[in-house]
Amino acid sequence: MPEDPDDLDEIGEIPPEGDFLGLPAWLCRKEAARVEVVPAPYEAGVSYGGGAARGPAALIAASRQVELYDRGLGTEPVRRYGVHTGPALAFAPDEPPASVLGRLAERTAAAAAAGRFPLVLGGDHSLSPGAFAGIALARPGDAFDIVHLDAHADLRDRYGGSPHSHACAARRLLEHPACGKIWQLGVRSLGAGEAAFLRSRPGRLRTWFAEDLSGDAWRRELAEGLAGKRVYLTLDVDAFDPAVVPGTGTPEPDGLSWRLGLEIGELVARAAERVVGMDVVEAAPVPGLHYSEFNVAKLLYLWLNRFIRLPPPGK
Ligand SMILES: [Mn+2]
Repeated sequence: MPEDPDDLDEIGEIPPEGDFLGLPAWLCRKEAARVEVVPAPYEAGVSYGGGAARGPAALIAASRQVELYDRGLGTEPVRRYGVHTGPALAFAPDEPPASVLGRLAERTAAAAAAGRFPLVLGGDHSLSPGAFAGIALARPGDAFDIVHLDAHADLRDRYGGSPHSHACAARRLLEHPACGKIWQLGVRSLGAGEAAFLRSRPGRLRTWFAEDLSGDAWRRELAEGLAGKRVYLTLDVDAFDPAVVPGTGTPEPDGLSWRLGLEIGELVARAAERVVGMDVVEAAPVPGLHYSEFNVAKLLYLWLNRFIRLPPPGK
């Protein structure tokens, strides 16, 4: 992160030392890495607090402080899969959303087609349909379920006059022909129209509000529902309790604990046939308060360790 808070407005800038996790060069080589980080510092429009365009640089900086030893697995898994951090996409202030989404889809598709797991760092939630479109482009004919962690249902057809608002992300994803079922976790804020829409699509939408995530029924249902599925994951960091991730534009009280967030990733990795890619959106750094991005970066690393399937050691 730049020292002078004013410099934070330099959208798209990645620190010069900026490889995700601060890995040695041999683990960052594009040809060998199994993961590609796609920084997408983009905000379509701000409905409350802004700053998501600064998310990618802050997440990358924070990731460099994450310990590579994974206590749950007893190894440093990244040494066996590698992470390539691509250049940040650059966005013109007046670039039409269709162009933004199309360019993100191209980048995501290229990574996926080359066998790399795309990890898109937003930016706001309006990016997710572009990232998902790229996954679908790379695997024509395949269908994917989507796991969506968010404080908000994001099911509005339009918001602020736009169908591309971050408040419409899940609605647009649901419209994509390659999208199967969307599994929402952690929601605690939605409009009357979204509540009605949700009730009208019982076969394609399963929403667990934050207070529903106790007991084991949801765990069983999610594991059974994802069995044999290829899964795309979209993480809006406001899914978490603001005590865990305060740096976000539209915070909501309550939400996921750190451990529950970690467990959801473990559950998805175990249940799904494969996790094919993910995005993380709405991280909006607060100057001087860096634990927010650190917590997200650490979660991403622990999730990647479980999403990337490795051959048994020694092979
Ligand atoms: Mn949200």
